[in-house]
Amino acid sequence: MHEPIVDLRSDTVTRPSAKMRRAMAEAEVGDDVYREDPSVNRLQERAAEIFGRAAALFVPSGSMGNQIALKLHTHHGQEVICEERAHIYNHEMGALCAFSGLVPRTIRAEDGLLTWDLIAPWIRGRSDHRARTGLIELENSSNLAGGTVYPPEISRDICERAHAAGLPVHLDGARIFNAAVALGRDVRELSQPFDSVMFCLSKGLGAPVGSMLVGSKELIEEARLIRKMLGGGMRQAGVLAAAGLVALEEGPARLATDHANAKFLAQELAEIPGLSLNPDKVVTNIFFVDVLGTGLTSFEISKRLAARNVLINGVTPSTMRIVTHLDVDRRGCERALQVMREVLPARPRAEVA
Ligand code: TLP
Repeated sequence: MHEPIVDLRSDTVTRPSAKMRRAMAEAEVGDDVYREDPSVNRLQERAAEIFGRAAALFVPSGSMGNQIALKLHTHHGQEVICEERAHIYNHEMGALCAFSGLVPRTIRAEDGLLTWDLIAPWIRGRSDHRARTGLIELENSSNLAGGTVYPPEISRDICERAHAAGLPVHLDGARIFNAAVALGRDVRELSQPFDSVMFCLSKGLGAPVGSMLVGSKELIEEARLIRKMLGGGMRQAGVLAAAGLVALEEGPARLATDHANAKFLAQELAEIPGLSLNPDKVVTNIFFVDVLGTGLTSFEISKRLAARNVLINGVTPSTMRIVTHLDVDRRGCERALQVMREVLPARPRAEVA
């Protein structure tokens, strides 16, 4: 008999709960392009309220939310400053160039966390020779840096100094609720200094689809137009917003469990010969494991695990990303560990040498 799948590829794989499905089935709907979908309107009002902003917009994906924000804050030919591992740069299909005509100015920062000192030398004002900086973008938590979290005083400092220099700052807060739980702070407080914030309902919070863009009334009015331009006018989207509302109200409270599971997995994996990681750095639900010492590529390990119904993605040939979420409990973590021990060579390369 096959064991159930333990899927640690991403928190995007979560499936809607029974309560969400009920809410979806019973959702009041209307045409949201006419602003007549009561469920979408409720979700937008609630998101704005939680983030302490004037308005919010329901968008089909985090990528679309980010790209709308980049478009709104910039002009073609400008630079956007972001960390080298930023999602907007690495995983949004080059949309920042294709759609907004932006040049990414990437900066490498320890743990993916920028500081004003790292950013300041790259800010370009009006010049006869160089593209001007149009926007600074931060990601919290930082996905590709392993779920790391900005100390609130650092992100606030960046925003304040950027504003003093006349620059807007966008927050890719796909997992801002994870950051808030890790820090024991409020999402409102963490996101308050930013000009716009995107967060995802469809990751750790558990909704099947959807993200939100929050900001001022003027910004969100403009965002509606860009969303429509991108084909993101969703009509009777209340069936999705209803699930989003359940995610928003009930999702954050259980993220601490995902963080504890990630920590547990990291501590146990660090004990397996051939695997290398620092469990002390695991503060949210994402971390990376270096598999070089096993003598196998991450892709080979991925294949071996998948044959045993454990799904973990290789990201580079020597690293794998592990993401915990509501569809993987502690027993699932224990089974993933057991299978990992079984598929790796008994004497890894480092020891054989
Ligand atoms: N991230 C996905 C992949 O695209 C890598 C994942 O599995 O983690 N910002 C951040 C920080 C993200 O991690 C993601 C998704 C997005 C934006 C985009 O969200 P979607 O997938 O809804 O477009």
